[in-house]
Amino acid sequence: MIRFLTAGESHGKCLTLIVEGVPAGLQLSVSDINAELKRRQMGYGRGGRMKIESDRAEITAGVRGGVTLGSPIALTIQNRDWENWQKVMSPDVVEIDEAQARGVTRPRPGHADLAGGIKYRHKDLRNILERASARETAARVACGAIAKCLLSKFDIHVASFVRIIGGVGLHLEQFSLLEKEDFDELREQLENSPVRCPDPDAEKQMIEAIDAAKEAGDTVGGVFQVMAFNVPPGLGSHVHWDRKLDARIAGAVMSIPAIKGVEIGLGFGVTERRGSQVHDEIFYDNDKGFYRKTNNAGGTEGGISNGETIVVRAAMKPIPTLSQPLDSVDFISKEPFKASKERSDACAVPAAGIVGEAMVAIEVANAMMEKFGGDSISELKGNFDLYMEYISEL
Ligand code: EPS
Repeated sequence: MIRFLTAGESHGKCLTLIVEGVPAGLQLSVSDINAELKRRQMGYGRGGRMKIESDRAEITAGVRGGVTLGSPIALTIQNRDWENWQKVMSPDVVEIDEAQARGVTRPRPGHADLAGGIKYRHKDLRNILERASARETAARVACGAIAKCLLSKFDIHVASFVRIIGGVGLHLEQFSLLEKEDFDELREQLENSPVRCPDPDAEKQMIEAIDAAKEAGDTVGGVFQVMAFNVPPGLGSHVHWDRKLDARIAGAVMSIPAIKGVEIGLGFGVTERRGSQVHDEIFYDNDKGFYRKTNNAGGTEGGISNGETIVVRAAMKPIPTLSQPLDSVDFISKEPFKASKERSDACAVPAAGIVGEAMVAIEVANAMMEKFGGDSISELKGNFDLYMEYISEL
């Protein structure tokens, strides 16, 4: 199994990632990781921080000459903003006056500030927000890049786009994008869209929604969709709750900061249709084998991948830091105040979609390792090829 840990505060020196369980013999270049880090930094509506940062990974362990060793992979991503925060965030000596000036005692509704402050017995809620910040997702995207690299050896590809921002955008029927070929045609357009949306009209509406929110000192959330193409049937399992692929993917995507809802396939839409309109009928063809004409299940049945594209949608809430803050209460004096203001983004849905890709890639890679095992890529590939041969003979 692939396990990963991240460490790092938003304004600390750097983010650190350790990934364990990546098989030996995988070609891994730091430029693949950096390309993904760059994608996460883009998107209309980001705040000042992204102008400061230019995220780059430095691999410090587990890779030799561009090839994984099978040992834990470690990497760091420097926070350029550290320069402006050293006096406050240093692990050694903190300048008390400066730390007080940048202290946070008026918890922002919707953030981890209040619940975290109570739980960890901190007086300065900066001690919570520094780690709760979505800055941490840069390390996850680096891990996702490694997972994507592994998956590409099996022609499995993970991609995403934005469906809704601020309540406007695509209808559910538009761009269901179930085939990789359909997606490939839109890839360039998507990568160039400031909101990562394939429809120019929807894109325009989304940008207007972000501008309007920003002007009002407010923020907007939205919905992104992640797809995993060419996932073989048989990943995950029906036999136990924590082996179900859909549950694992949903948990992983729900763990992304600000995500409040996750759907697989038709998702909540299944409640509006009868069974005959929900379940994907089964067909057989000598060339294709078993196949479906619809994919309302989103690529999993009974917690097992069924060979169709895995389709996941996630709802992101508007970022809780508002420049016209909501009512709050001072954590120390208990006096009513407006919540603290911090530099923030008016919208980070396009970036969250990239993090969504990373989390889905990690879970699918994990399920691949679980099913096919092996300490090296050649062993993993050998097991995979045997299984695919068995499937082709069904
Ligand atoms: C982020 C870095 C943060 C925020 C954002 C995401 O940097 P800073 O707090 O210095 O502006 O821009 O995080 C949030 C808005 C949040 O609420 O977590 C990043 O690297 O993505």
